[in-house]
Amino acid sequence: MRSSVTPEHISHYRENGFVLVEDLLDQAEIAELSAAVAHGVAEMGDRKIVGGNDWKDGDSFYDNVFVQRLNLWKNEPVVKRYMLGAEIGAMASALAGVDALRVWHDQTLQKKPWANPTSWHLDTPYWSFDSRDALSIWIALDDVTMQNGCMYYLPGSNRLVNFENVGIGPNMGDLFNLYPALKTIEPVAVPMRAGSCAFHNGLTAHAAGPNMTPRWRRAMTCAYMPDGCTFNGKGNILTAEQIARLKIGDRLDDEQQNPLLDGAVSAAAR
Ligand SMILES: O=C(O)CCC(=O)C(=O)O
Ligand SMILES: [Fe+2]
Repeated sequence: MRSSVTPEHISHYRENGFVLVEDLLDQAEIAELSAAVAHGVAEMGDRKIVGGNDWKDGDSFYDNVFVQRLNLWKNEPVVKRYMLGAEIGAMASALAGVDALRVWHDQTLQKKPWANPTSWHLDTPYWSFDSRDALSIWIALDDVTMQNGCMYYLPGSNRLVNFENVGIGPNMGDLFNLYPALKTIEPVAVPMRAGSCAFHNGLTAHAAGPNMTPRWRRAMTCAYMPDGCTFNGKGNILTAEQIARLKIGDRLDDEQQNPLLDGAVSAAAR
């Protein structure tokens, strides 16, 4: 498994708000992580979030964007080892330029055959903290092409937005009504082989195409936040009990919910 990024990756990420990092996983690692993700999804049944509330996949537009299951790391040691491990931790910290990262949530996003596209959106505005440095890794578990729903990014868009968002609805372009300044940015498509990955800042506008093929497009992703982020009042994936225990401004440092990545040391402990 790859465990570092190059100075070129870092400068590309800092300039554009995303970067492709090829060959994160070798063939055996792809198989191991894919099996753990499949096991985790199967175990969850109708639950969308490990530790969260029941959820039934329906037949709405959104249900047909992707199969979405969150926080597999809590049940699957292999998923935890990859997504919360020191290797991705070192890469994500170097890209973001922060000393220590915590997990916000992981999620597998699987476009089934003929799945709908993923409309343009931002990630951080969904989350329970405000940070301009939060980021996600998106790992291809299958070869991802222009045909089966590769990711697209708007370079530098993370510097032109705030924490307002549109949902991932049926209109591909709703985000541009909210942020007209993004209208002139040329998108970059990022197809990649299975085992490669991309990192994107949570404020970088991104989207994915439809899956036009009769095969699945499976990705494993994880969102990371700088250590020290505080609760902004948004519930996102937190349970009612977790929200009831939080006041706006409280640090999100519960090791059961938002652990530090392996090898990271909290500023509070330094
Ligand atoms: O996989 C997709 O279709 C969308 C991924 C995405 O929005 C994300 O990883 O934040
Ligand atoms: Fe996203």
